Amino acid sequence: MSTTLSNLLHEVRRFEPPAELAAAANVGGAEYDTAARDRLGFWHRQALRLSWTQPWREILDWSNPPFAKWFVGGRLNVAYNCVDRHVAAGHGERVAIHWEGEPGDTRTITYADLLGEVSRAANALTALGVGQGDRVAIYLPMIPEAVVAMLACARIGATHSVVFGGFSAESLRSRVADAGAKLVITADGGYRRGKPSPLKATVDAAVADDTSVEHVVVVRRTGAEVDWTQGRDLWWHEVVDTASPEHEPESFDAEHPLFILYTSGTTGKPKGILHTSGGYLTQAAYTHDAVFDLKPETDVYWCTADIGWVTGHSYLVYGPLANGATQVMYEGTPDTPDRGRWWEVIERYGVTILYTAPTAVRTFMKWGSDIPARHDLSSLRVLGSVGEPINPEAWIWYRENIGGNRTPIVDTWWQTETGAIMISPLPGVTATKPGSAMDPLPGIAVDVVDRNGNPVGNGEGGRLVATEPWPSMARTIWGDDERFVRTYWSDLPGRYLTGDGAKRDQDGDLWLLGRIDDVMLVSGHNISTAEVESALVSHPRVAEAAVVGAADATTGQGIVAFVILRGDAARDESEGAALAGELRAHVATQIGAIAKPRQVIVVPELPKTRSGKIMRRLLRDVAENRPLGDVTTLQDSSVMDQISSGLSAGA
Ligand code: 6R9
Repeated sequence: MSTTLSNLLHEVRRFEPPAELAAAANVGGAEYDTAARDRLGFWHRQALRLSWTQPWREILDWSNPPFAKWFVGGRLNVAYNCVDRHVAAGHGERVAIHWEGEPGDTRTITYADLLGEVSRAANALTALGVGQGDRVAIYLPMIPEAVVAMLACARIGATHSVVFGGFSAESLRSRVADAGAKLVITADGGYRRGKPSPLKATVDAAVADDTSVEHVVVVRRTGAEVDWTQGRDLWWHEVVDTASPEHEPESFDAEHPLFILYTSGTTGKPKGILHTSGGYLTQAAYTHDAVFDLKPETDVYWCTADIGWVTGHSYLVYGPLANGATQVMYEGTPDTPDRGRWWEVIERYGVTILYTAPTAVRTFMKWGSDIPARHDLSSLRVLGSVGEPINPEAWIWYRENIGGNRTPIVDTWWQTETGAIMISPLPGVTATKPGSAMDPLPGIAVDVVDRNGNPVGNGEGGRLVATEPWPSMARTIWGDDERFVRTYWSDLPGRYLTGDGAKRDQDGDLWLLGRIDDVMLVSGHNISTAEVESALVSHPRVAEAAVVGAADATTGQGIVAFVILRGDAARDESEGAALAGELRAHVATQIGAIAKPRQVIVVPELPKTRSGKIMRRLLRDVAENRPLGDVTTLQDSSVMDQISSGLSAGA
């Protein structure tokens, strides 16, 4: 193997868990050993957190890998577990959701309220002819009806497919068609960046020639005018609000399909990742309890992800509600009406646990630490990160400026396909290292291997694989078992290929290095994008960086870096050139001369997917002077124009 360079492994800062948190933590360090000694017994005990109407006769059936069956023969109702049982236990008056609309309107929904709403919606869906095994597409903004719609589907055994509200008509059309959805639930619109954004018109375009869709149910949110197809379209408030708030939940098999969620991946048509009921809910609930140390009586939890992503499914809907949590749900963007919106929300609701993405943290870093400093954030006790590697400097910034230099940070690694968190520190146990996701959770087995599947030593980069099945694993790609096997299980038989690069440091702790496809090969050295980006972000003037390998006649690939400067940094051109030189030298001292970017380009923004991940593919096109590839999944389509015009001006 070629040499792998490393600067992340030089990270020496350590943060012990706060003594008070450790003393009262939900999960202690002994759980790792207990789970390792008897993995299935461990998951058996975690499944007992849920309420089942019939016990399972086998914990795991792995007789036909990679098609797992967990808690075989067990029966449960997922919505009952997320709602009814908390009411039955006397917690009906506990707030389930503090909802905050972008324009400032709010709603407080208790578990008893949620039970009434979910029951009404379940009755309404049943009356529309939706039943067990039918698919329902949900295309909604971040409003409570989104949660209610998901739970109502779960309650009647319909399989939901949530499509992110920012996706185009074509994206929605292909997902509705692939799943064969019978019903679409949408809204007249939602609020983003201070103005209503339409959704219904997109649905109209998406289902125009689709025969599988019988009805479109529309939530009134903005009051905008919408086109109406008589007989097909129905108002939510007309069908749901008039339905009975009593609904007897039926129980379903542990392997009953709960939801399909499409991931775009790098190539090909989106994959409809299928998750089922018992194993999924078990791991979502366990990890939410263990990783965030959730105390349902006292914590106020806030996951900022959109329900259109898996993080919204597992850590806004199923995990927290299964655990009876009180949470905040926010409709809009962090800079509306101003850049202090999130901190104001945290202060107002006394949020104790915040779960967000590195892209948000780096944006706040760019905006400046004076903004959060104006708010009282002392209620926070655990901070989470998900979605991308978090650079050590962003991690430190998050801890100091949001966490008051006190809160543990849990950097949680997982995927749509894994269904729930797989690798993360435990806040009461782990002495964390900024930038490292640390260890697989109890009950989870992963390894770092070379292309032939042999484990690599500490300090060497390789492919991250899961070596044992886990309860919330994807069961298949909807309608395409063969693609499921080929994509994830064929290269290294018996092991699940994550597609991510990783390495263990000298202590055996895990560092995620980004997607394997993004690794650069410079003069025979493997260099990870994550490492060079972290070196750049460790420079005081840099808020965010993305690097790509561009074809280079001498070195094979040359490193091209795109950087966003921190709030007050000048964008003057001669200064830009001097800064580029300084940043190249900085990377050389941090990692080594070989990792020095060939070019450093200051940009106002980076191309990101709608879930906030940097799209290096497009930057590679720019760096190699190619026409841009598919830009339809970009969050903001003007970003590439800004980058290209900046390039020609600066060249
Ligand atoms: C949950 C989610 C999955 C991909 C995954 C990896 C990246 C997620 C990460 C992380 C480093 C973390 N990723 N969490 N990389 N550290 N803590 O994001 O699911 O949208 O399917 O993306 O995201 O590359 O393979 P999904």
